[in-house]
Amino acid sequence: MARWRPDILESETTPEALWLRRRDFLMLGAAGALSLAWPERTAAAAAPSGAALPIARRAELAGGEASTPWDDVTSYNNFYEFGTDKSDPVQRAGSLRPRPWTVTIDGEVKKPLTLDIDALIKRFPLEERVYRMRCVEAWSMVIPWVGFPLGDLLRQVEPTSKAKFVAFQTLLDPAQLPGQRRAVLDWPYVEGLRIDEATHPLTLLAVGLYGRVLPGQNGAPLRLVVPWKYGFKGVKSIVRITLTEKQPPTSWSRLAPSEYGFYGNVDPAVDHPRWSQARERRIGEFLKRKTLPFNGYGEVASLYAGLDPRKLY
Ligand SMILES: Nc1nc2c(c(=O)[nH]1)N[C@H]1C(S)=C(S)[C@@H](COP(=O)(O)O)O[C@H]1N2
Ligand SMILES: [Mo]
Repeated sequence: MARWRPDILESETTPEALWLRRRDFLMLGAAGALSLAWPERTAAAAAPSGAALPIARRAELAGGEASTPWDDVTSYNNFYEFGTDKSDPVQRAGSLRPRPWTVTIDGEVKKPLTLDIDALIKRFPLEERVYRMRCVEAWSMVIPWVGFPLGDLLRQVEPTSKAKFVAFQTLLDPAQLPGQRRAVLDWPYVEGLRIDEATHPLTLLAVGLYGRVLPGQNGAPLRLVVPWKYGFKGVKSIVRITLTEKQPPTSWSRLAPSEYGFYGNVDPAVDHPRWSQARERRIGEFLKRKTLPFNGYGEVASLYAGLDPRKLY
């Protein structure tokens, strides 16, 4: 047992679910763990659930890596509108009513739009995109999203020449999102992208994962997915998308501007003021792995030519 102690002490930086599994391992002993714990865990793994979505195209953009199991993707979440623990969203997301749901696209556009979520979804062929996702807290997952490029929607509303940024807003409704009764962040959660980032073909509006509609805890019925940025850019349960001339405020940079910037680009060379960003723990894995520049999506680098990488946190 003694030689495992350094691992036990690491529990502070280890996702709780993984740590519990590791503790199972320790309590059973190595032989017991091999013969009992793994088969048990496999048998208990839940199949994806929820309404199936029609998928027109599929793209595997995670370097052939296996997707993180449905169970982990849907039970280890950040969604502060349901509480600040990773296990809060799955337990509390039942209060969110993702249907009926209305989305507005307005601001610097020639054709503003207010549309029911299902009418919006029907406008676009849905794609499955398997992406690596990296949280600023140094854990990561591989997630098979279902959605459509945000750029396809923005083209339909015809941005004016003044449209330089895109602002996103989560639903504001403490009855559905009870965490909004506490002033953890300024509600509603807001996020933003430059227009060239927003129209980059990798940038998705997601409506599902694993072929099913998004569970509440993952941001039903509509959330942003930007795979080269830290997870906080992926604003959930969106009700409004506004094109603007000026850079919009973002929730995390408003709270702690020196820790969370507007860009949030994944960069292993630029540490967070309180921890290293050089490595990450892939949920379900034992050892940490190296974090890749732009989370491995280096094709976006040209968007930032000439900008100081230290300003891109
Ligand atoms: N509205 C809202 N969106 C949010 C958050 C949040 O607290 N509220 N958390 C962000 C963070 S920090 C991460 S890592 C991702 C997590 O998405 P997932 O739970 O689907 O993996 O959601 C992002 N979007
Ligand atoms: Mo995050």
